Amino acid sequence: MRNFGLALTLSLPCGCAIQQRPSDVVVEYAGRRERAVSIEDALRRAKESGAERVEILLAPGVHTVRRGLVWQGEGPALVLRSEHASRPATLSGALEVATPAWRPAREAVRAQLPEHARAHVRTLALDPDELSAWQGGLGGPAHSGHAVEVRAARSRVHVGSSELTLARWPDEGFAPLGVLVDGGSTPRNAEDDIPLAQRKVEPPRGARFVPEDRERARRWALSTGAWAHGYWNWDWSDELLPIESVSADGEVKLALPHRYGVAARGRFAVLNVLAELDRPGECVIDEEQGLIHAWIDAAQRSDPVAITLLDEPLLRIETTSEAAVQDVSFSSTRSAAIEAHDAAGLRVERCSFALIGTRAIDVEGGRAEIAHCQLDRIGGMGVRLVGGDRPSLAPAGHVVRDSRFTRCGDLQRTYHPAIDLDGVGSAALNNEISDLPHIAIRYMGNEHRIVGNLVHHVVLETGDAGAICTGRDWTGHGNVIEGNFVHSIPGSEERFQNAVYIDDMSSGVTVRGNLFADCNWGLLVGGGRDVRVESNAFVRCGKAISYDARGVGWMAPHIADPATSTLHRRLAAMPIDREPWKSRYPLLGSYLTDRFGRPVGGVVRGNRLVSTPLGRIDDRECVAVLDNVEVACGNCDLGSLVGSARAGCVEVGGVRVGPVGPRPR
Ligand SMILES: [Ca+2]
Repeated sequence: MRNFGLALTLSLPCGCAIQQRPSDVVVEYAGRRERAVSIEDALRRAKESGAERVEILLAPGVHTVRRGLVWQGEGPALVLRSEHASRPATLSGALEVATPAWRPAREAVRAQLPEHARAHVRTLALDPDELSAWQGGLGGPAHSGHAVEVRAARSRVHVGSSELTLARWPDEGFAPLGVLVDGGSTPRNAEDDIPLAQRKVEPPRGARFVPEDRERARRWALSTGAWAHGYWNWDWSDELLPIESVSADGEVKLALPHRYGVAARGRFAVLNVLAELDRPGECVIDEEQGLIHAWIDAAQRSDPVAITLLDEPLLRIETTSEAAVQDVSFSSTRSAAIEAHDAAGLRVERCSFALIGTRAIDVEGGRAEIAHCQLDRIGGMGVRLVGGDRPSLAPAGHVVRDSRFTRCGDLQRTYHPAIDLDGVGSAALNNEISDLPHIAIRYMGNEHRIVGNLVHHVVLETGDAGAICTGRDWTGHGNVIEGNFVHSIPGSEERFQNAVYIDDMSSGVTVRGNLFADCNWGLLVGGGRDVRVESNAFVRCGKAISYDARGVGWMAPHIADPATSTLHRRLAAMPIDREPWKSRYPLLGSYLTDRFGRPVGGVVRGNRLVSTPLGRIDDRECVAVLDNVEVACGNCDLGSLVGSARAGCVEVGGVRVGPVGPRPR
């Protein structure tokens, strides 16, 4: 018999308890109250009720989701919520093993382990009968990273309240590549936006390199299922790649090419290698055999184990009717938490998301409002909101607000931001975002509002990147970045980390009334047109702004040929000479004829500089630089600024900056 008393006292980092109890689900509609045997049963009853509105109430505790829940097609307005807001129900995609049968590792495994680890490593075999009830299963590392989306990430394993990490070297951070023998092929060079003279199509070929510690690398040779995660070339592009082989003299060969080709400046770590399972809490997942090898203490061997298995979204919503999810905790799954397609009226309120494999909330089309949610340990993006119609500029009206994001992109490290806006007319309002390897908020499209957010300690692992960013689109007009407070963005002149990055000639954005403190650089504007930087305050930044003219510099070859240039293609794809574009964005009509390539229409005006140099503005004929003044500030230490910003009242040098009004608790 399971010891529920013990289990209930153990908490995962997400705050949910390890327990297994019968799901308790109630369906309410039209004055009726029915008990369902499962959430699937409740959704079926809701569909068949004929009612206009149905509520599904979830009892406190863990509701294990072995196959993704789906709410689809015409039906009543649905509310899915915890019965008691103060004791939320958890939807979990993890198998919970109350009494795990850890066994000593078999000899073939022990032989590959470091000698000092052999006495500590145990093996857990998953029961095939149990696994057959699941959509998904035990997942080892998967090819993923920047520009490589996956439907499901690897399994995460908890023993009691401790999460195991994949056996890794180095234990923290990354190691230099060593000697690069062959960078492999470069798939990016074959793509059709590469100028013809530089385009190169070649068969896929993984890179080869010899790490500095050749002796160490030789020990990886025996391991099967070894992977390597790295920033293989650029500081902003990570990729998790399988290792094909390690030769007797320590040369590592990757099984797949890196998108940008591997360069000698790359950095990497090996993962899931028995020879590197050398400290407590590390594990190796053997996906093929359904085994987990882990260094666990004797005292942990009787702890319950939780393993994420589900490889499809916990909840998929495709309906034109209203749907609301309230006070529910989504936890522990290999895929997304909520995926919504064309959901006409979706509200996600006061929910929490933790230990999600890919995206926490993924919305395409329809209209969604995400409010007062908590997101932590998200493998991919936190919230992705896509919608609206660009040719007609019809807005999506999606909003994410008053929510707290930490540790998003924890498995896919680059271009998996906390918030991603695409299309027309969505908003990110009053959120707090921190502890991310790369971007906090990214937007593409038009008429988005990024307002009142508090963003700090992001861009921690990458360079050539910004906390709030967009890139490579002349047509991105009508966007506003206003009243945000971005602080504590570390970096260097060589790696140019920024609070706001308007990359590769993106144009038509207004950056107004923001507060930037202790950032490497405030803004990097990469040669775009009609970029307005007005009435912001910069406190102790390396520089306020770097506004370059790359369109007549290194990027000139990339905009020379309309047939291959991404910027030209995106411009040609929009009806800029028809309404509503013609009236709304009249300046776009002159982009190809008036001072082509130069940052025409830039404005840097009325900014306040506290212990911050203004920086670099390359083309002062095209960029108006006016009334930017150095000011003294008596209470601009970080603690005071954070306190004032949380109360919604920061003024620097007579200019009101940062979030307005008190922040939500
Ligand atoms: Ca290790």
